[in-house]
Amino acid sequence: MDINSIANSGLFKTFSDNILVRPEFFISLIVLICYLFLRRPLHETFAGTMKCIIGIMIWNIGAGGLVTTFRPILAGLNDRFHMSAAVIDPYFGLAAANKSLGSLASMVMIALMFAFLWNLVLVAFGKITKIRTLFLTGHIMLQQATTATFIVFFALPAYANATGAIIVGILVGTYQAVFSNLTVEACNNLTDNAGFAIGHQQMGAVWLTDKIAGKLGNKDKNLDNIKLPKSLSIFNDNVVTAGTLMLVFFGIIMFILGEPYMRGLENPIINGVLVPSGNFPKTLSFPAYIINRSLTFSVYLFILMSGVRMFVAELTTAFQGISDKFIPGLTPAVDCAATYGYGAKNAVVYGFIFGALGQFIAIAGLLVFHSPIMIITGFVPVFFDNATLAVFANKRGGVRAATIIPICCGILQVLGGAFAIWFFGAGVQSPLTGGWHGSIDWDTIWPAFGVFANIFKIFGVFALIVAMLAIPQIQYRKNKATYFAKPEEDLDN
Ligand code: ASC
Repeated sequence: MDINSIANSGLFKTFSDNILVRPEFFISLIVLICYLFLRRPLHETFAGTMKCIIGIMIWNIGAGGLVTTFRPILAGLNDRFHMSAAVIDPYFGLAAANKSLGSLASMVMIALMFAFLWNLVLVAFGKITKIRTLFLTGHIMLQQATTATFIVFFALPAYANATGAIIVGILVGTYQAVFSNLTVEACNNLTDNAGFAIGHQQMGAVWLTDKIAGKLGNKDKNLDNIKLPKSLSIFNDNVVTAGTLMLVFFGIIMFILGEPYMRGLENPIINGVLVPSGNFPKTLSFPAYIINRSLTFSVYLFILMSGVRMFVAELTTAFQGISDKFIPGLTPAVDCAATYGYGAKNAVVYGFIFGALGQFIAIAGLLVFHSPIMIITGFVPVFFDNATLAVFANKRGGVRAATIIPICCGILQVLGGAFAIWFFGAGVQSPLTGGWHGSIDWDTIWPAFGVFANIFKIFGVFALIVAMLAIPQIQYRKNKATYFAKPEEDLDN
C-alpha cells in the first residue's frame, strides 16, 4: 500500500476528519491516553477527559463566534469599496491555497500526518533532539500544512507529489516542534510556570517579543498598574474596556459600510433563497444592531477565556504526569488564546487595536504607492496575533512595548502578506489574490523559507530542517540546568 492510498484510505480520512482536526476530540484523546498511562482512577480519567472536551467546545464557541462575527465585517471593506484586495486571514489563505493546489490538495493530509508523527518522534527522543513540546492545535496544523504544501510545491514543482508531501510534513513538523519549543520559557515567564507552550501561528514572534520587550519599555509601567483618573478606572475591567473599544472600532467600520450593506450581509440570498442570520431583522434599527454586534465581542471573549482555562488546566495536569514519569520536560503546545487569562487582561484588546492601527498604516502605504497587490485586514491575524504579542510585551516591557510591538507586527503582517502574494502568486490573476494565511510567522518566517527553497531547491529545504533542529540544541546549551526541569523547580532557581 503506498502512502497516497493510506492518506486517501477510509480509516485515515475518518481519523483526520473526526479527530485530528477537531481539537475537542484530538486534545481530549491525548489527555485520555495520558491519564490511562498514568493509571489514574477511571472515574477521574472520565471526568478529566469530559472537562477537556467541554472546555474546548466552550473555547470554540468563543473563538468561532469572534471569527464568524467580525471577519465578514472587516472583509466587507473589500466589497464595499471594490478593492479586489487579498484578505490576510488563515481561512481565506486556506481557500486560496487549496484552489491553487487543485487536485494536489489531497497531498495536504499526507503532510499533516507526517508533521504530527515527526513532532511525536522529536519529543519522544527529546533527550537527543532537546524538543519538549508537542503541537496539539489540530485546526492550526491543518492550515499550516496547507500553506506549507503550497509553498514547497511552488518552489519545487518536481516534488509536487506524495514524496514531496512527506518532505513538507517533516518541514512543517520541524517548525511546529522547534518554534513551540522556543516559546516554553516565554510562557513560563508569563504564566508563572503554568506548564504550557504556544502551538499556534505567532510562535517566532512570541519568542522575539519575550526577548526584546524588556528593552522597549519598562515592565513596571504596565497595563495593570497604569494610574487612571477615578472616572476612567472603570476601564480596569476588561469586559468594560473590550465592550467600549469595540463599540468605537466596529461601530465606525459598520457605519462606514452602511446599513444597506450590513442588512445584505446578515440577510444573504443564497441560490435565490433568503437566509437571514437573525441578527438584523427588519424590525431592528441600525444603531441597535451596531451596539448589539460590537458588544458581542466582549461576550465571545469572555466565553473563550473561560473555556480555555478549563481545558488547559486538564491538559497541563495530564502532561505534567507524563513529564514526571516518562518524558522529562514534556509540555503541551496549545492555542495562543490560552495566554489571555494571564498577565493584564486588557492587553488583549489593547494589542488588537494597535495591531489594527499598524495594519491600516501599511494598507494606506500600499494605496499611496499604488501597490499592484492590495491587502485587507483579516480578523484572525490582526486580533489573535496582536493580542498574544501584547500580553507578552506588556509583561516584559509594559505599555510601551505593548504598543510598539503590535504596531510593528500589524505593519509586517500587511507587507509580508503582500510580498508572499506577489512572490508565490505568480501574477495578479493568481488564485492567491483571494487571500493569504496572514498570521505573523506566515508573513515573515515562511515567505523567507519559500524564497530560500525557491533558490536552493531540495537542498534548501533540508538545510532549513537541519538549521531549525539546531535551535533547541543552542537553547539547551544556554540553560542546561533547568531546561528539562519541572516548572516548580524552575521557580526555585
Ligand atoms: C487562528 C485560527 C483560529 C483562531 C483560533 C484562536 O489562527 O485559524 O480559528 O486563530 O485558533 O483561538
